[in-house]
Amino acid sequence: MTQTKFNPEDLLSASKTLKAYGTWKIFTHAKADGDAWGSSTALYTAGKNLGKNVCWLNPDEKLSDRYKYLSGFDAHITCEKFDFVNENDVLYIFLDCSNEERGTLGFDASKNINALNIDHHEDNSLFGRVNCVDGKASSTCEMLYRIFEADGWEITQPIAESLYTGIFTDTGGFSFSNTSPLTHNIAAELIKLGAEPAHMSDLISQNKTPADFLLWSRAMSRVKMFGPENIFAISILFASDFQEVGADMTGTEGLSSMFMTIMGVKLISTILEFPTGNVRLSIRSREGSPFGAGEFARTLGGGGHERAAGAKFNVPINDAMNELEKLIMQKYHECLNSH
Ligand SMILES: [Mn+2]
Repeated sequence: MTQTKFNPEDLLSASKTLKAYGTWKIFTHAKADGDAWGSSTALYTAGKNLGKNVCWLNPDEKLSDRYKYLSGFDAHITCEKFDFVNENDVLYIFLDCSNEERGTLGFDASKNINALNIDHHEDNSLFGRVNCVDGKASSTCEMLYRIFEADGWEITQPIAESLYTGIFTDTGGFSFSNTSPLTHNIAAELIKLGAEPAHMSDLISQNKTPADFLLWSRAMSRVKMFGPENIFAISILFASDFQEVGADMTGTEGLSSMFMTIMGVKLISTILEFPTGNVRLSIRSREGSPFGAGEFARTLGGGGHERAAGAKFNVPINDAMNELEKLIMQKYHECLNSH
């Protein structure tokens, strides 16, 4: 894991880098969340306002309608693989990507491609030519705000709404431990700039379709709790669930965080067999867990934040619940023995 060393001067150098190029190609990770959409649309809109030639891309085919209120949302381009080569006046910008393989493929970090990497994942591999990564920041949107603010960019109301969206979603509505005094100060500034909290909260949170709820009810009916005082919980969704209720992959957003509201549960992992056949683990943990979500994800080759992480899970789906329970208990016993 690369240790993120953030230097406040990185904010200004990110701003100068952005301003120096006429064409921006903005990339964000697959299965984009509120922070990915928020940061991409904020930077897209800021670029348009500066007269830049700008586009934003990621591999997602179907965008979740829940973020369609964001300015620049319709400009999204689906792109699975891109031919990253250095071109005159072209800057590639990666937002909310802990490494170059989280989104559109084709980026070779050894080729010294002209890329600016803006992120807040503490395991970011610093793959850009210019990196602006603070593992202590709540969100990539928080990073973007600090970049804009450091160099006097104009933050219009649509930009403020995009930034507020990413900060709100990545902090679970200012409830996760990544919420700092600075996060609240920035939110206050964004409110002054026109991101009205009650309106934003409705736009962001009142977004579950009836199909999403049917999907969640299936996951809830399969929750299994175990470990000392039932501090661990797991559940599963099968590809057939998505098809039968008519939900898509975006329907799982918020599901694992909801499971964290079960009294006494310190770590939850949901097995998601997507209609594409990919099986992923979504992992959440809270204070008091013997090991963090990120630590557990990394033992499985995945990554993420200490409290919210994910990993691929390549086991036969019918045995996945048993396997996951075993892995969690194994990790728990390792932790016990090392103390
Ligand atoms: Mn993020």
